Amino acid sequence: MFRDELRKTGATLQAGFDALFAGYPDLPVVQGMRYATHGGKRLRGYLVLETARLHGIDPQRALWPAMAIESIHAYSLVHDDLPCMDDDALRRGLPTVHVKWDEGTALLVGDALQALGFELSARPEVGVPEVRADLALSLARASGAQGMVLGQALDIAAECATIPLTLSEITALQQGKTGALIVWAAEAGARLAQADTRPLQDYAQALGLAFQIADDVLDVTGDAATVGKAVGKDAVAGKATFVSLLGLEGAQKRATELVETACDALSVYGNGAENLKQAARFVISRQS
Ligand code: GRG
Repeated sequence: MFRDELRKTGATLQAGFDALFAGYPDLPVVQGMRYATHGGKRLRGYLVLETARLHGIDPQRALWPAMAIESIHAYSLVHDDLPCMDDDALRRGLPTVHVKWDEGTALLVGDALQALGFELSARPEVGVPEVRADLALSLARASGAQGMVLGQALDIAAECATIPLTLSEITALQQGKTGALIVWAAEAGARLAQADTRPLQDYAQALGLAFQIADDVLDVTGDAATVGKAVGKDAVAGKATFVSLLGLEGAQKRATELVETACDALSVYGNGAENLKQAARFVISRQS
């Protein structure tokens, strides 16, 4: 089952973070970094490891960028949960970092995890300098004001807008907020091999959007305790979501079409891409 594959990836990444943090001082900021990088589905890390495998890359080399993207993802969640952003008390079913420690510590935990993400993507063990520079440069673009931060900024702006976003606006917003890191993760294997990133980019763009639509669907159908957030929070706040714009069935149909698009983009890899196709199907069938 694909869940088992994710569990294996989770254990591999956890061992990597444990070994890394063993060399860090025992301070609240480091405790918060350990805490924030623990758990989660590990989808982004999985995409790095699996696309690296597809390109014949040594898994030990791929582990660094896999940890890098999970570190950047964890930073974004810690900052997103802060009172000045989403003000969430629960994440992955546990108290958020600012609740468990305090806001100052949570800010620093996010800052440190962001820096760590770039460090891990450019470690000497990752490969030749060109590959490390390419990974770090593209990760900066995916995370910053052309990627995830842009998406988050558009999301904040939408909260103050008097008219709900249109479908194309919400699509652009989510391509940054959720999609950019997913695309980076999926392209990482090709970047490690200095190969063509385009098929994986096409795959991941469709996958990222399907992921976000599935998230909106889960917001209205999911179990708040499992998902670790308020059910339907955006919808309740009057914000446009894929479900409010397409309806529940329409959103589910669009997500299914996107998974088909994602799988079609993998045809150039033949049978070797079966696991990535399973990942795409998992994204819309998951319950959290
Ligand atoms: C604060 C700069 C900054 C960015 C925040 C990623 C993000 C932007 C906010 C997270 C809030 C959110 C619910 C986003 C929508 C989808 C998403 C990214 C969900 C969390 O990803 P999962 O489900 O999380 O992969 P796990 O816990 O499995 O790692």
